[in-house]
Amino acid sequence: MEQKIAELRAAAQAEIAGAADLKALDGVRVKFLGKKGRLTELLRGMNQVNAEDRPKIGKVVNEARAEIEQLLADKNSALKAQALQDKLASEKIDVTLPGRKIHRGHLHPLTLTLNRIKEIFIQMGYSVEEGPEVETDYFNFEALNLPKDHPARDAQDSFYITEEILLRTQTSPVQARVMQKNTGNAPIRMIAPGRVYRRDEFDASHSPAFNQCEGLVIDKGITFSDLIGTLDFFCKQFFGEKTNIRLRPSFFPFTSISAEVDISCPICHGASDTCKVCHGSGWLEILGAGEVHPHVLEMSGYDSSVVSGFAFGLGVERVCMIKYAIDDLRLFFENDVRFLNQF
Ligand code: 2U9
Repeated sequence: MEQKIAELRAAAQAEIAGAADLKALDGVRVKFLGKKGRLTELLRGMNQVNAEDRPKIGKVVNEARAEIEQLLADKNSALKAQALQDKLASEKIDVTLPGRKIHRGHLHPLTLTLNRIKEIFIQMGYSVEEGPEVETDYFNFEALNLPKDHPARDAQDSFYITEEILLRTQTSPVQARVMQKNTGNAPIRMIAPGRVYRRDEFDASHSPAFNQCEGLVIDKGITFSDLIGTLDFFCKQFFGEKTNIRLRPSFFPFTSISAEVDISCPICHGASDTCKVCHGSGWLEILGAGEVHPHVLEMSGYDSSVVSGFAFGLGVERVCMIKYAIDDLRLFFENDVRFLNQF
């Protein structure tokens, strides 16, 4: 009997030592100490032991049980500690590594351009006004003195929704709406930035949708020199102090003395025959402008014998392209980050 117990102790010691994980260890526990385990089996054989030997054998069995239980408990702690070490090692992070930079986006070049235009006029006391992109024929053409046979009214050139409703072809209807809302020849100093629509090709210099910024000033005693001074100031602020302007006579139905306005080339300042922006001419057309036509004043409730005004319009894409020497309009709409990241 004592021999058997010694063998069992040795076997248990070996198996406990060899258990690779907690599950295997529990298997060893059941095998030796379980209800049908080997130690329990041995105890059942006690009744075959002589009565005088029983206390001695019983003591040996109890010692064996105590030893196996202790070994199991120790091994259990060791395996748990090892599992924790493994988990910590696998989840280890290097807190000294540099952080991953979060890439921040930024404003689109056209938004930056429009913001700058607004800033310049706001500092001159202008308000920024908005209006609908879907307009009536009345506000888009009629109130602006565009006759029924004007080419811009042709369905070939504008996007009509019905005979009377279309996508605005310029932001001028915003000015007409402000004028009609006002009473008593109230002075106006406003810009109207926004998207306009024309049936056009989509290529390097044309788009069926683009952005405009128009301006309107009405008050007593407004003259053509106020217009020139305003546009000269704007161009110097926007393109740089060295910029000069030049006016050429022109015609618009909504202005009575009209001009096209050029700026001296802000890229080569007229010094390069091969300039990619002005192509050697030294001048770039950027604005249309003029004195508001008396008929336009009267139609929207202003008395042309009391007040006068000036108006102007520019293309936002166009001034942006000139300022940054961009040679293709489509770049604004393709949203290629290699282009956009340069602003
Ligand atoms: C009212 C009265 C007059 C706005 C004006 C222009 C001249 C002009 C073009 C520039 C390039 C449009 O974007 S573009 O194609 N604009 O030449 N616009 S005067 O005149 C107005 C507007 C509203 C009530």
